[in-house]
Parts: sequence; C-alpha cells; structure tokens
Amino acid sequence: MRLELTNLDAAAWGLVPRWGALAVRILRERALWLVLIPGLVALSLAYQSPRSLFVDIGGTFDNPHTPGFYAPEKSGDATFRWSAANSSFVFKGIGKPLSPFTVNLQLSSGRPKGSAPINVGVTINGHEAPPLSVVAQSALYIVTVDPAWLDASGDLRLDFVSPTFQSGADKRRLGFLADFVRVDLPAGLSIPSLPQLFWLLLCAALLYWVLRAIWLVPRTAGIFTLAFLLACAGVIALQRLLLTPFTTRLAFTLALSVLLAMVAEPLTRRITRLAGWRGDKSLPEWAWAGLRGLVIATAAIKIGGLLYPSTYLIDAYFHLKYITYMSEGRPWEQFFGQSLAFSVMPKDEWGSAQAFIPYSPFFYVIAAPLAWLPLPLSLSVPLFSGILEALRVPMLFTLGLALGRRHLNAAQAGRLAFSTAAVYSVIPATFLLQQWANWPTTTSLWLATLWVATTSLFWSSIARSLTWIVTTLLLTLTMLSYTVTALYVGIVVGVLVVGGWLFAPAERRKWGAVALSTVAATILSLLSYYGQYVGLLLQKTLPTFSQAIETQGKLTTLRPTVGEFLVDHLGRAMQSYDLAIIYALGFAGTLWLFLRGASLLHGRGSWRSEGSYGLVARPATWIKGEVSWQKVWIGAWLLTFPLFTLADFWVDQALKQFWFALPAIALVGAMWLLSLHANASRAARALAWLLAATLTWQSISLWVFRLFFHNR
Ligand SMILES: [Ca+2]
Repeated sequence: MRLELTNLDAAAWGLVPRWGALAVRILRERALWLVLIPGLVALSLAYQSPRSLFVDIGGTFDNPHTPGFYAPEKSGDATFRWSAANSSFVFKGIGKPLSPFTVNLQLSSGRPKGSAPINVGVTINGHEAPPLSVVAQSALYIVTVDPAWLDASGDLRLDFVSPTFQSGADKRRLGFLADFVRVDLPAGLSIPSLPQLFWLLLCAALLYWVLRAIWLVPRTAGIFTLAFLLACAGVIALQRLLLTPFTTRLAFTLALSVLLAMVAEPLTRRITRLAGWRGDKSLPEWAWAGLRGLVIATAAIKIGGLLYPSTYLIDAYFHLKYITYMSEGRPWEQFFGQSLAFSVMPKDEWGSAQAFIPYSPFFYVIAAPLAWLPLPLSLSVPLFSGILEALRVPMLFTLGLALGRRHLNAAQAGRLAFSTAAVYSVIPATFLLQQWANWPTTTSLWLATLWVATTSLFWSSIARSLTWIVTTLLLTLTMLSYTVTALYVGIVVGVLVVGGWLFAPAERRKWGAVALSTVAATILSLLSYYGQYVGLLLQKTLPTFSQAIETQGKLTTLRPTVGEFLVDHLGRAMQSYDLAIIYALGFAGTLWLFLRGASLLHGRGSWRSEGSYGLVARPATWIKGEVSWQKVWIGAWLLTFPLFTLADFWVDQALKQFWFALPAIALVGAMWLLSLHANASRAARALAWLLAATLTWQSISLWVFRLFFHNR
C-alpha cells in the first residue's frame, strides 16, 4: 500500500487515517519483524561489550551526566567542573552487569596546597558507599558498585555531598573539582537496559513507518532500518553514553516529525488547490510523497540535533533571558526599550555610532507562552524554532510552484516544487542559523518567506479584498518581527513595484495592490510599535550616525579596507559557512533564468533543449518583450544579495544579508539543477547528483561540527 490520495479531488485530510492504516499494515509486514528481531539481538550483544565508559568532565559531551555541577571550565589543556554542596554523576542505560564493577573518579579538593583533605559523601543509586577523602592534588578515587544496586533500567547514579568554600570574588559555593570519570565494566554477562532496548526498537519501527510512507518497498525500508539499529548497536558497544541519554528524545523527535508531516502536507494540499492546482492541474502524488519525506527529514535532523543533550546553541542564553523577562511581565520600557536595543550593538564594533535603533521584542512576545509549558525554555524554544524550520519546507514547495516558470504541466511543476524544497533543505547555512539561535532573526525571515509564498501563490487574486487583507497582515507581522527585516522587505517591495511597473506592465493593477499593501503594513507597524521612536530616530540616531561616518569613515569601526572586507569578511563567511556551492548554484540559476537564449526555446515547458549555464554554457540572447511577473519577483528578491552585501561595507548587518535571499537562491538553483539533469549527457546528470550529494554532506557535517565542537 502506498500513502497517497488515489482520487484527484479527495479530501486532503483523508490522508491522516491512511497514515493509521499504513501503521496497522506494516505490523503484518515480514520485513519489519525480520529487522526488529536481529536488531534486538545485536543491541543485546552490544551490551556485552566490556569497554570502559569514559566521560571527560568539562569536555564536550559531559552535559547530561553532571547535574548539580557548575558550568564546564578550562585551565590550559585541563577541562573540569566544580561541584556544589550536592551534585551527581548520572549514567543512563549503561546496563546491569552481573558482577561487581568500579567507577574511577579523577578529583581534587581544589583547596590551597597542603590543606587538609575534605570528606565527600557518596551514595550509589541510593545505597551508601564509603566516603571519599579528597586531597588538594588531583588523584584517582575508586568506588566499587554492587550489581544488586542496579535495576532493569541499567541506570547508574552517584550522588555527592561535599563541604564547600568560597574562592576570592567568586560567589559560588565550591565543593570539589572533577576532571574525568571512567566506569570499568566487568567481563562476563550483562543484562541490557530494558528501557533503552524499548526506545531504540520503537525508533526503528517509527523509521520503518516513515520510510514506507515515502513509498520505499518493505525490503528497502527494512535495509535502512536494520542499518539504523546496527549503527545504534555499534555506539552501545563502543561508547553507549553518547546514545543512551538521547533515546527518549530521539523517539519523541521521530514521532513529532511524523505528526508535522501529517499536518503540513494536507494543509499544503488544501492551499495549493485553493490557488488553482487541482483537477487536471493536480500535482503528481510522488511530489507529495517527496514533500512528506523532506518535512520529516528536516524535522528529524534539525529538531533531533537541537534536542541532543550535549548540543551547544550560541545565543540561546541571551534570548532565553528576555523570553523569561517577557513571561514574567517585567517593565516594558526598562527591559524592552532602549536598553535592549543598545545591548545588541557592541560598543567595540559601533564606536561613536552607537545610537538607538529600535530592537523589536516581537519574538519575545510570541515565545513568552512557551515559559508556561512544563518544559524548560532551553528545550521548548529550540523545539519551537525547529518546528518553524520544518514548516519552511512546504513554504519553499509552494514558492517553487508559484514562482516557477509559466507553461509547465502539473508533472513539471511538481518536479520544480519538490526540487526547490529539496535544495533549500540541504543548504548548510540553514543549519547554521539554528545553531546560532538568533531566533528573532530566523523568525522574521520565516515570516518574510511566508509572505512571499502566500502573495505569489495567490497572485491572480492579489487585488481582491480577502487575499489583499491576508497578505497585508502577513507583511505587517514580518515588519514588526525584526527591524532589519522590515528594512529589507521595504527595499524588496520598492524594487519589485518599480521593476514590475516597467517590465511587466500588464500586471500594473497587482503591483499597485502590493504597493498599497506595503503602505498599509508600514502604517500598521508604525502605529503598533515603531511609531513611538520616530522622534528619537530623527533627533538623535540620524545625527549620531552622520557624525560617526564623518569621524570613523564608516558606520561601524570594523573592516577598514576593501581588501579586508572581501577576504576577511565575505571570503571567510563563504568558506566557513559552506556558502560557496549554494551561491554558485544560485548564480548559475540566475543566468539560466534571465539570460537563457530565446532561440533555444524549442519545446515549451520542457527542461531539455534549453542550455544550462555553467559547465554547459551556450550563447545567450536577450529575450525581447514582456517579462513574466514571476521573474520580477525572483529578480527583486535575488537583487537583495548584491545590494545588501555592498551596504554591508558601511553598515554591519551581522551577515543577515547572506540569509535573506536563500529561498530565492534555492528556487533558481533548483531550476538550474533540473535543466542540468534534463540535459542528455550522462556527465551533466552525474554532476547534478554530485552537487546534491555534496550539499547534503556539507549540511550534515556542518551541523555535527557546529553543535558539538564549536564555540565551547
Ligand atoms: Ca576533564
């Protein structure tokens, strides 16, 4: 059975019960059981591995194991954490050995040399062990664990009670210093952790379900699922502590990913049908299966990464603090007025130009209700951000549909829509934004994409009241959400309306509607937020800026020369954020879209026979006559990249110009890849696949590198 709508105009929500039917069906599939049973055996065997479990305290992966300890610290090459009066080491799901084993602790009291040893009490899973007499020098302490103290969960917990002292100006009450822990497992039989087995098998079943839902046959789905279980068994055998604190969250992530796809797909179907893609223009079912797969993969990889217990998110602390303030109802002017605006403008960068630019608290307002959930904000906010990011995939799908070329049949339109979403999903920079945790920016870019997707999808009715009101409200939210994005969007609309008026005059009524919508959105956002600062901006900020440009030569004090700007700033960003391939694709796609030779247009609506720029360039001739409204939109959006990059030389935008045009770049990149793939030569097809594979690899490796090994 395939998860699809067999009747073209069947209700889109009819898919939800079909997910359920598929779940029942796969329980009877032999492939699933042929995978789960050997998987269970492999996991149980992996638990027999007597390899020691080593945790470097203060290192990259100690977070889930050190409740009650203070933040990690570094001194030279040594990494460590201070304990408090009460602190613990927790090792989840290590299994239950049948003979006694030891835990080795490298500790020191951290007191001055020659001080008397301190007495640290230890209980192991609630059973009292002999106390440790911890001396000032770093030394190894060995604790023996009676296997009877462990239950079927295979969890091991050491609770410490320590005397404390205060050191210098440090306000913390410090107990002892911990450098590393090593659990030496005995040779001989070990009972696997039953909850771990349960969660991992559940994850495998969910994975099999997902793979069957995107049309893989039972055999192939089984092979991938088995590979997953064998990989898990490998980690359990080698270093199970990298996996065991994550298994419940992994199962949650997979279930949530399915749920997101279950809701996002019918919703997207409904919206695209409303926009006219129905009846004989219905998109092919495989495109929907592809969209489903992309939403699930994006949600699973991005949310999974964000929820991994050792993940490090750069700006999380700052924004979580303001969300907390907002949820506590702190005084608006004191916390969200000028002080917030200045706190995001570092003095060393802005120099004498440090002046007030309103910093919209929009994100803190919409995120504040998350504080009422029975979940810490450090989990719920990244989760919320990951969900938004997964929902961006169907937006890109509709963008490809709306702004794709004219004269495409439903199959070709479906291919472009899917490819646009797919290219966006593997842009390494989209992963980077999640790790930066600059949530106000990402939310505003999300809203901007939603605004363009909605406006272009319903372009034919943009001048009618309902569409106009909805898109105007979306534009207002976009402008309210972030000041820089408001400015960007304003510039885009300016270019769009002027360009449309000149190059696509047949659509002037609609360009007028967009212009009017922007005026209305600007007035609404001035009335509700920005308006209160207009006087301040005119009297203080602008004079300060112009004076700063006179004295500093530029608005910000960084980047003194053109060469440094190109090499240090742009070059380094391109290199370290893996932007090169995606921008090259975007450049090739832009040339392909705007300079494609008219003489090469043989079969209308076919990707073939139209030269692909880049490796397979053909001469171009400018196509005379009217430009399509889609091209004006794409052109205006793409133009923001060179425009804002140039502006970046004078006004630092913290790299925001790199991300703003990414959806448009994904769209033209997808067009170019499709035309490359349709090219008859095998080398061209291979290149299209190679580029897609390289981008995927770059995304995953950037994600892993950034989350675990960066900025610690
Ligand atoms: Ca250490």
